Amino acid sequence: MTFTERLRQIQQTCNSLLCIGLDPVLDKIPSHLQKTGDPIVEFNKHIIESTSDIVCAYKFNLAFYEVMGPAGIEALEDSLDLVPQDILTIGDGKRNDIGNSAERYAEMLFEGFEFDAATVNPYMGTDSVEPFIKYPGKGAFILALTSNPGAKDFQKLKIGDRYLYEKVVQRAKKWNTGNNIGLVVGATQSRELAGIRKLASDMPILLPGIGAQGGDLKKSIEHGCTRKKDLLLINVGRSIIYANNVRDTALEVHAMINTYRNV
Ligand code: NUP
Repeated sequence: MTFTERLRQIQQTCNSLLCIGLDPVLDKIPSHLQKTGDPIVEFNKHIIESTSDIVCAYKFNLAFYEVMGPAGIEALEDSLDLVPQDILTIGDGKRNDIGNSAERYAEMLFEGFEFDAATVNPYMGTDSVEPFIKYPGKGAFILALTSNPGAKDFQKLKIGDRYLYEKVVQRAKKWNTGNNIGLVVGATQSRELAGIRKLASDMPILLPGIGAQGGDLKKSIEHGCTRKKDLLLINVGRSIIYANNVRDTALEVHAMINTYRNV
């Protein structure tokens, strides 16, 4: 089964487009967990146990683990072990390099940590992306139009008749012969999202920027879903993981998503 087929199946089975971002910061986690021997893993465990029946994926931003050195890597491994088998894991490191080095990044993400998918920077071109797309069943989310203000500096430059991010989408579609490539598009870019969905046809879109970054959930769903109302992965990090009641907040977001999908 290709990555995109697997994502579609999981989203249908759990009736959820919600992906929770497990980006823990030690100082921000509840004080009773800070006193435990393994605070980051305990924190992630609490979130996973509170939400695993209403999400299709968890996204781990590697920076939040790498910042702690070897202990962070261990916490990442232990946290990944807590994710139920039928839920996807995404390694968000936005990695890339020359082909030979990109091979090592892909191996680290897909064989070392065994992520189901990873975010990939397309700036270095075709040969740099190839190592990430040759793993059967694994997915690569290519940065297209990111959620941050600086997205306009390069991604929105006009190249001939198209913006650079549109060229990236077109190229990603060409690379997608294995049906295992998706795009990263920020929820803060909901105006551009309809055009991206049209260009991308049925490629998955990983959409961060809901909650703390102020992205528009309703518009994102209206513009970002496929005709089958799926293949949009709505990532929510801080506004769920640091909520007073993680489960209630996640349930609320999950319900809102399905209301806007009309399912
Ligand atoms: O364009 C992007 N915007 C973005 O926020 C691409 C990303 N990968 N991210 C990541 O999504 C970001 O680094 C963080 O891990 C997550 C958003 O988290 P939050 O703003 O919901 O807390």
